[in-house]
Amino acid sequence: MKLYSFFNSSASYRVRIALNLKGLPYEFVPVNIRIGEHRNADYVAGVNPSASVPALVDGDFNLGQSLAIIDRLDRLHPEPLLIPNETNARARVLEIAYLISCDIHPVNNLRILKYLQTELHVTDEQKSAWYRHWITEGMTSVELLLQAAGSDVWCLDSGPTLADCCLIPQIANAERMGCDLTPYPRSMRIYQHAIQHPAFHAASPKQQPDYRD
Ligand SMILES: N[C@@H](CCC(=O)N[C@@H](CS)C(=O)NCC(=O)O)C(=O)O
Repeated sequence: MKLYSFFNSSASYRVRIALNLKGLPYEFVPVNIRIGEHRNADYVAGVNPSASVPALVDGDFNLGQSLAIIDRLDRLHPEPLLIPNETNARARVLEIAYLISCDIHPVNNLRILKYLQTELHVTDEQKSAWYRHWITEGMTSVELLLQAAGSDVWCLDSGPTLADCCLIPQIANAERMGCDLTPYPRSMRIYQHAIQHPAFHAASPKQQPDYRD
């Protein structure tokens, strides 16, 4: 398998965690989204029509969208299962994963932040305020969800799931952007626990071959 990835991309980070948890080896293909490599015609036509990272190529099957990739990995390599079968556990995992990947991540994505700067001419301070605002809104909801679910060191008591694959990269990103995360103690407990886990550690931005300061 080939994973098209960028070290700081939280959507790529989700898939790297899933591949590591399942113990699946892969070839790493760096795509530098800072210089727009994800928009190259060959990449969009041949690898990922979403013009984003990650993308996974497995034989002659290529797939974009991190949640679709993890769902496919789960079906082909169910150990450990990251999207539980039991109805309510599955629903809870998807609820947390969608909250992060559909509500928080898209509004703070690189192309949005770039548009704010290049087309709407916002200042760096306004851009940061935008980022922090959506983190506050989204993480407040995540924290409430985790409280209601009684989450301890993973989003679900049974162990790491798709919810953790989404939560840990989102928090890492928010930390990198200088957000105050002290209002979210339950989320941070999960984060501090997860980053000690070898699969999460190996998936982190600093451990990637394309990492740079
Ligand atoms: N919903 C997509 C999001 C993919 C995505 O937008 N990835 C970001 C990096 S985290 C990206 O490639 N951004 C490039 C851009 O915004 O131009 C997924 O889950 O894979």
